[in-house]
Amino acid sequence: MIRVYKIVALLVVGFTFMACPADDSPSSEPLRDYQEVYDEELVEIENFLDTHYVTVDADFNTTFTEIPDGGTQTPISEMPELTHIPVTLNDVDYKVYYLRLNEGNNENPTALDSVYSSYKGQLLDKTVFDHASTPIWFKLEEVIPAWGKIFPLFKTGDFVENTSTGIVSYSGYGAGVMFVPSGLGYFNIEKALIPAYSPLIFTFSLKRLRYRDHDGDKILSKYEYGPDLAEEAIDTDGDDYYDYLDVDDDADGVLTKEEVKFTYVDGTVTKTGYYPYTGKSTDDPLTPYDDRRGIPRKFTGPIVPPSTLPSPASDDSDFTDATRLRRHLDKTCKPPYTN
Ligand SMILES: [Ca+2]
Ligand SMILES: [Ca+2]
Ligand SMILES: [Ca+2]
Ligand SMILES: [Ca+2]
Repeated sequence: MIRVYKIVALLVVGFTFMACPADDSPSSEPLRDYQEVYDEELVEIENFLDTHYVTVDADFNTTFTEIPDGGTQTPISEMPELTHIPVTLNDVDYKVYYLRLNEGNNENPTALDSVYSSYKGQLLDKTVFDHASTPIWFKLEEVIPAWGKIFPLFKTGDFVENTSTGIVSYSGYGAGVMFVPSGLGYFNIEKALIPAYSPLIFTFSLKRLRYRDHDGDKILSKYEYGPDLAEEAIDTDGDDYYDYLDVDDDADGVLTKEEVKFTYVDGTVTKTGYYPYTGKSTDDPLTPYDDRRGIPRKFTGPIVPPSTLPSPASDDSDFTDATRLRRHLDKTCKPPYTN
């Protein structure tokens, strides 16, 4: 079942990347060998990096220019901001070059999350095939594979909204340029201004992100997939539904969202909350619950109401030990819980 899901997701990748004119139905060229195409494109990409320089403005907009004969501009290939990562797909070991113009100050997305990005897409001949100067939301799973590999290497920044004009200004956000072989782009798919087998250049910024919870079980997918978004996701109960798509992760008949729930009294009203995956190191006195409590493991100690926990909490290890078996993943641990 999950394998099918993954295959469908990959097929969708080529068709959903960007809004296209209604009459732009993608067509395709015959499939070529991935390695053979990559070998050719790596030469083209590295040649571009050797023969062009880039100017970057204060908003990280880029202009690529070919170095004229006798020109003394620094080629992109010699810029300290240029680096690359290995990406393996379809049995090809790709080297994906990217420029780290600004890493960003706050949070990294994972390849499962949504990003709010402004971007410009170009071919190696510098034709601009798409440009969004105002940011747009994307689910990284639904765009070309390279985005899901490169965006997690950047972070969001800060933003302030002017309450009278509604204009949002951003600062300290991640920004870069990725040089994408077609095997991590559209490969043999032809789109409006993108011929089949085109390496792509994306200049991008990461303005905001939204961590996703695919199965709605109140645990973010980034915690359910696996430590490093490894190739194979975690399937705790072995039922072929990966944890990030499984609403009862330990198959104990109790929904995960019921297992990570707690109640607290706010004034005279009893309310429901959900433990964060990992608790904070200190309690925020403004919240009516104990922020130090992440999802508990099977509780074996004396019942201590959250409000009476000393600081540090005497049973802290039950909530903050990073390696604890959280109770939604422990088949032997079922409600009723003591909170
Ligand atoms: Ca989830
Ligand atoms: Ca499962
Ligand atoms: Ca789950
Ligand atoms: Ca369960």
